[in-house]
Amino acid sequence: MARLVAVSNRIPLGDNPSGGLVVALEDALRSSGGLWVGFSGETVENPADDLAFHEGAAFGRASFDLTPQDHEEYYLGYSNSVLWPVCHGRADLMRILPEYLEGYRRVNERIARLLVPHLRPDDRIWVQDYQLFPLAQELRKLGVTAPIGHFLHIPFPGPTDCATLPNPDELFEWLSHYDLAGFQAQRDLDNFAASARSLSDFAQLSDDRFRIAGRDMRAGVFPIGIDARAFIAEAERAREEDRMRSLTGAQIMIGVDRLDYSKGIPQRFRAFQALLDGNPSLTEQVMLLQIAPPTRESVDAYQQIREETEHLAGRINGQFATVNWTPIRFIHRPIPRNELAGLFRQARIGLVTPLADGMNLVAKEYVAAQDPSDPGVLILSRFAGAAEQMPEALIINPHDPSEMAQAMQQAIDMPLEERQARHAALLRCVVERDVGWWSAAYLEALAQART
Ligand code: ADQ
Repeated sequence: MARLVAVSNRIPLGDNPSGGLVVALEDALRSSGGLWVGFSGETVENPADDLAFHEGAAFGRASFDLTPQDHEEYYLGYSNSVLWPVCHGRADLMRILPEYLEGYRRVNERIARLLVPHLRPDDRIWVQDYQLFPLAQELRKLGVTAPIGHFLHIPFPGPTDCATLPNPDELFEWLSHYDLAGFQAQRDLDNFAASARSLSDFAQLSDDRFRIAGRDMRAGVFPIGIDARAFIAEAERAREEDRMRSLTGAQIMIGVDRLDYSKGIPQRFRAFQALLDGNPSLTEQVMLLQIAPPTRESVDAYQQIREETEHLAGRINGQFATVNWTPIRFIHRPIPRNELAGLFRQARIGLVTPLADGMNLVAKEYVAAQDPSDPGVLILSRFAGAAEQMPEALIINPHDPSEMAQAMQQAIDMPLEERQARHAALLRCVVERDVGWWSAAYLEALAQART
């Protein structure tokens, strides 16, 4: 079988990596014995002119360092201050500086140069996410003819958002050099087709075949999953339940997110406030446990969201707390996965309320962690890619606090039978469309894209 070479912005080099993309790629690489290439996380003034190889995994791992300037312009700049906000419908938070785009192109070109000497003619190359859109074009310039696929983990912007980019046409030029563009949800594929339509040289040849700038490519929908069996086992092992119950005595609603403005954390807090406001009998009966470690803290918008959520949690706690009860517990640290699984299992309600999200793996983890005989209820934003696959959740509009508060109340009151029926349907999807299914389906489509 052809070797799989996966390229992502970051490569985890520690012992106990976690996170959706990481688990997903490890699974795919372990079964095909491939190579994973990514940024080491180290910034140095003079990075080496070759990849650094690392022992100790069931597959090859190779990393590169970035200069502080590259990190600023390519990663914090164009990737996370231009593409991330635009793809999440927040063009108002975009910060466009010419050097960001230059840095983004430069780093992608450098990664291609570092990669090429280590490629074999029969490799399949799988490029991950928005930080690396231009990589296929750069590899093709250097003569690489192997199949190259891209998978976008975040939403693809529709025409209005695309038009806010400093270089909308270039985005499609970059994508046109891939054999296959993979998206999380049908919505993203539809956005891709709708946004590309304004290009002068574009044709949709069939549902999944496109011609852009004279090049034929395919695009498809491959919703990412979790390692469901492992997560279920983790949740069954966890005995957090008793400890937390004795700690609180209240029913737990849980939210677990990176502290990001796309995740709808303030909206969730306001809905919880509306719930408590409208129902004084819930005093001391429910609590919202929000686990949200900060990320990308040197980007202004991330400092703002941190201040906004802390301020709001403080205000709500000040308004409703009693001597024995703090309604919102806000934890800013990452939590080990086994502990997380235990917390999900005993939380009566899972709150996944992003304003925009490629998929959202927390929704799937929450479902996997439940006890099927007495499961909790998932409240899920219609703007998470996961909503297309998980209609048995309570689907809400996160912009409407009273609708979300109603869903919270409905979840609190939901009879056991209804909880079991909804959970059984959700669990089936999470187990059948797990991470192994995702990578197998994608790689199969990549193999066929050339034929
Ligand atoms: P993210 O935006 O990072 O991923 P998500 O899909 O929710 O969002 O994945 C986060 C992962 O990190 C989950 O596995 C979660 O359990 C874990 N995590 C989050 N907070 C944690 C904490 N405090 N402690 C421990 N673990 C924590 C991007 C896209 C998503 C898409 C994924 C995968 O934005 O839409 O689902 O990639 O494609």
